This record gives sequence, C-alpha cells and structure tokens, in this order.
Amino acid sequence: MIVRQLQTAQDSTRRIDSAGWNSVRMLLTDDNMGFSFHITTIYEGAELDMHYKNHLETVYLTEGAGEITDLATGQTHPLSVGSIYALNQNDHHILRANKGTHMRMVCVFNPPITGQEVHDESGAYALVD
Ligand code: 9YT
Repeated sequence: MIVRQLQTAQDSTRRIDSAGWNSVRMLLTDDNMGFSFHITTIYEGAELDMHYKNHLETVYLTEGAGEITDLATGQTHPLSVGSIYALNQNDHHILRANKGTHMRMVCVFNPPITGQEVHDESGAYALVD
C-alpha cells in the first residue's frame, strides 16, 4: 500500500513549478499503478497550450473556474468545480483559469509519467523509457 500526503509531497521533488502552473506528482511510473496521479494548480489568468500526444489524461476540477478550448473543433467549454474532461483523443487544447481564481485539478495520466518529462515546444511530453 502507498500512502502519501499532499502537504508533504509539495515540499519535495514531487512538485514542479512552471510558467502559469505547478504540479505535485502523487503517483508516478515507479509506483506501478498503470497511471500517474497529479494535483495541478493553474494560476489566475494563465493560458496554457497543451498537447499530450503520447498520453491520455483525465482532469477533475476541485477549486476555481476557467475554460478549455478544443483546438480540433474550436469549441470552448466552461470549467467549474465538479467538471471533468478526458483527453481521449490526445486532444490539443488551451486551458485558461479565469481572472481572480486559480484552478485546482486532479489529473490522471495513462501511461503514467515518470516525472522526468519536460514539455516540448508543442506542449507534449515525450515518452521516457
Ligand atoms: C491540467 C494538466 O494538464 N495537468 C497536467 C499535469 C502537469 N502537466 C504535470 O504534472 O506535469
């Protein structure tokens, strides 16, 4: 059994900080769960272009509000507490947190990420062997 605490993990190398967001990786590849599990915070007013070409991702919003634009269709969907989105087609998207609020999100990746990936210029994570 694996038991971890967000308050501890966010003071460790499990937390990564980037422009407009941070993420605490609660479960990674080496936990052998078949998915990775992240608590991600998108900062107020941030607008992030993301394209996980090699990973499927599901995201559940627990705090804040914003929107997601599906760049394949141009459609924008509002996000509020309780919203879920699943990038079942490796969907290229833009994520925005509304002004005046951050978004706190629970994210699951399949396959799991190792923690060593970096976003390339297209917003994707390469697969790490
Ligand atoms: C909202 C979202 O896409 N979160 C992804 C997790 C984050 N990019 C990470 O942990 O690297």
